Amino acid sequence: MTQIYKVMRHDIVFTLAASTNKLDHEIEYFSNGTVIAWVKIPCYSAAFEQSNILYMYFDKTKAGNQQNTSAVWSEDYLMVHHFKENSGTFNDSTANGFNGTWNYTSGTSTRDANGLIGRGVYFDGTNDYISLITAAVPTNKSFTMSLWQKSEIPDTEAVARYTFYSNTFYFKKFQAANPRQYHFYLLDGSGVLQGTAYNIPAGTEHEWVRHTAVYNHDEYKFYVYASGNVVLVRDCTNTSQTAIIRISHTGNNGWIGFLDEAVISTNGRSSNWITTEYSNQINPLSFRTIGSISEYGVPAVTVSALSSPPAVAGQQASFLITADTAGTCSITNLRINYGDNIQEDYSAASSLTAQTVTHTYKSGDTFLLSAAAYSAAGKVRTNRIYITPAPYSMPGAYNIQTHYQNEGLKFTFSLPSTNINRAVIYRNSLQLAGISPVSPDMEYLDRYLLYNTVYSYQIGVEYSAGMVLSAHITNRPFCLELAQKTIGRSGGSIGNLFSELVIPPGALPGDTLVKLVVSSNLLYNFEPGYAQAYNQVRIETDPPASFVSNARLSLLAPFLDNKIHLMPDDGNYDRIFTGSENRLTISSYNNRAWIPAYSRVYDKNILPNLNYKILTMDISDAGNYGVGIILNSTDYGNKVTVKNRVFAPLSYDIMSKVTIFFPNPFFEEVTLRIYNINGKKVFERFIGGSASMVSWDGISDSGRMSDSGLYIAVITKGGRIKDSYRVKIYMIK
Ligand SMILES: [Ca+2]
Ligand SMILES: [Ca+2]
Repeated sequence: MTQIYKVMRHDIVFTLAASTNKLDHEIEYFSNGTVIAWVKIPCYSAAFEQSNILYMYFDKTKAGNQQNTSAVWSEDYLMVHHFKENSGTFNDSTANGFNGTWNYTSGTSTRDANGLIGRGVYFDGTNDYISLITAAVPTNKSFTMSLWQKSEIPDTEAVARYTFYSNTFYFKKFQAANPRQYHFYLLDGSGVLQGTAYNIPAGTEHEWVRHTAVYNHDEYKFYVYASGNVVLVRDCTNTSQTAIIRISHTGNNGWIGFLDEAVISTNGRSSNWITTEYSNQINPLSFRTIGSISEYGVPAVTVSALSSPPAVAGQQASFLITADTAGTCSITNLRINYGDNIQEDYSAASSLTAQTVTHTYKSGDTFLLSAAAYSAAGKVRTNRIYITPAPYSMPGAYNIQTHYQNEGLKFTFSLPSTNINRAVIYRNSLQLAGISPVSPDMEYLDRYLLYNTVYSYQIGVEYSAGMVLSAHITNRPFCLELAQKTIGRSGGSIGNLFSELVIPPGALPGDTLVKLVVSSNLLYNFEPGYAQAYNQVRIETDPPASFVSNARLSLLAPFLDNKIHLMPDDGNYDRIFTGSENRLTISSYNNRAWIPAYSRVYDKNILPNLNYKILTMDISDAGNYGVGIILNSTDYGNKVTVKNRVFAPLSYDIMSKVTIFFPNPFFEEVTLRIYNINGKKVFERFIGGSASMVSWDGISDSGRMSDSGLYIAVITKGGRIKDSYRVKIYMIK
C-alpha cells in the first residue's frame, strides 16, 4: 500500500466488482500507507466468488471521510469495540452506543497499544479498566461474545483476572494449576452460575487467542471456542438479564496483557462462522489477494499525423488527437501546443474524444507538438511528438497507367512537383531506368520483356531529400503472336518483344499492312549443317511488296544471368547455343534451310542480370527471320547464298523473286546491277551501308518485266568492281 499512500487519505470507497454501489466500511487504522478497514459485504461464500471481489477507490482530492461505521455493524451486533481511539471515549461502532470509558489509576496500563487488529489496549492487572455504558443483553435470547486476549500473566500466579465482565457472564483467568486454563461462566435463568474451566491450545499461553462464548437458546447450551475450536459445551436453561459492565476489572483482579476487538452479537454464531472469523482475523493477509491498481479518470492520449510526411513547411498539416479514459470519466478539454508558441484549446464532453487539428509550420525546424487531455477527475496526461516539417512535399507519381503495346509495356504517369530530380523505374526491385530531366507527364516503354513473363514494377520519384515509391504494378504476361500496322510511303516502324522493323521513307510504294508474326519453332531446318533459328518472326506485307530501300530488322536475343533466353524453350538451345553466345546472327529461311545472314550485333545492358544482343540487318524483302548461330565461320565470311536462283516473277508466290545473301563484313555500301545475257545492264540499285541481302523481281529500270533467260547479278561493295560477287540467275515467265 505504500505506493498509493501519497494519494490516499480517509476518502476510500469500497464496492463489489459487479456493482459500483458503495459498500459500508469502517476504517480502524490508517497510517503511512497501511489501512485496516472493516467492510460489510452482502455475502461471503466460496460458491460465489464474485461476491468476494472488492474494488477499493481512493483519491485524496475528492470528498473526505466516506465511512459509514454503524451501518457496517447493523445486523445482529450489539456492541463492537476496536479500541482504536487514543483518547476520550472508546466508541461502540454499532448504533447502540455502548461506549466505554478509560479508567486509569496508575501503573503501565495504556490505551492505543498494539492490538491484534489495528490498535488495542494493555492492562497492568491493578486498578485499571474500561467501564461500559450498561445495556441489556436480552434475557433468554441467544448471543455471542468474543474478545482477543494476549496474556502476560506469570504462569504460576494464583489471582482471578477478568477480561470481559458483566453481572451474568465473564471470562476469567485463574491459572495457578495450569497456565493454559481459562474459565467462562454464565448465569442461568435460575440464578445459578453455569461454567467451568477450559484449556486454550498448547503453546498459545502468551499468544493472541480468540475467546468466543455462544449461548444458543434453542439448544439451551453454551459453547466456548478458543482460537476457532470449541473447547467447552455446557447445558444452560435460559439466561438472566445481563448488564455489560466492564472490560478488565477493578482492584487486583485486572487483566495483565493485551485485549482487542470486544464484540457482542445478538444471535448464536455457528461454529463455521466462528472458525472463519478466527482464521480471517488471526491472518487476514491469507484471506485476500491484492489486484492491480488502475488510476481512475486518467486519459490516454495519442497524437498521430494524418499525412506523410507529417508536415511540410508552409503547408497545412493535420493531426489526430485522441484522449480516452476507458469509460471512467469524461474528457473535459484538450490543449494542443504546436511547439512554435501557438496553442489551441478544444472542449470535450465524453470519455473518448478524437479531435482533428490543423496547423501550418513556417519552417523546417524541429518542433515539439504536445497534446494534453484533462479529465473530469482532474487528471491530465500529455503526449508529445517531434515534428520536423519537410522543406517541400514529396508526393509520388500519380495517374499511373499501363499500356500493353506490341513492343512492350508502356507506362504513362504524372509527376506533381518541380523538386523532382528524376524518375526511376524499378522492375522486380532492380533499377530498370532513371529518367531525367522530368516533365509533368512522363512515359516509359519497357521494351525488354521476356515472353510470357510477369514482372513487378514500381515508379520511384527521387527528390533531394529522398525517394517516394509507387505501389507495385504487376503486368499481364505478354504472349503476343501478331503485331500489325499499316505503314505508308512516309515509313514507320513495327515491333514485338523479339523484333523490330524500321521502314524508311519511300521504301514502300503506298499504304501497306505490315505484319510481324511470332512463328518461333514453326520452321525447322532440314538441311544438315545448319541450325534452326530461335525467336522466329515472319514478316508479311499486304499487298506483297519489296522494300525499295532496305528496311532495318532488329532481332533481340536476351541473356538472363548470362544464359541465352530464347523462344522456344524446347530444352535444346542450351546445347545449341552454349559456347556460341558471340556467334549469333540473323538467319533467313530460304524455304528449305536457315541461311545465316550478315548482321550487326550490339550489346545492351538492361539490368544487372539481364542484357541483350541486338542483331540488325537491312532486309530487302519480307520473309522468315530468326536468331541463328554461325556454324561455319569461313562460309559466313565468304559464301554467297541464293534463294530462288530460278525465279518466276509472274507466279506471285514465294518463287516470284530472287534473293541473294552475301557477306558484308565491313558493312560497305552496296550496289546491285543486273546484266542480261548480252551484257546489257537492265537494272541498277544503290543500297545503303549495312545490306547483306538484295533481291530482284525481274522488273527492269525501264519499268518493264524483263524477258525469260539467264541474267548475271553483280553485287559491288565499296565500289570495288574487282571484289564484286557475280551470281547467275534464271528468270522464267
Ligand atoms: Ca483493534
Ligand atoms: Ca494499574
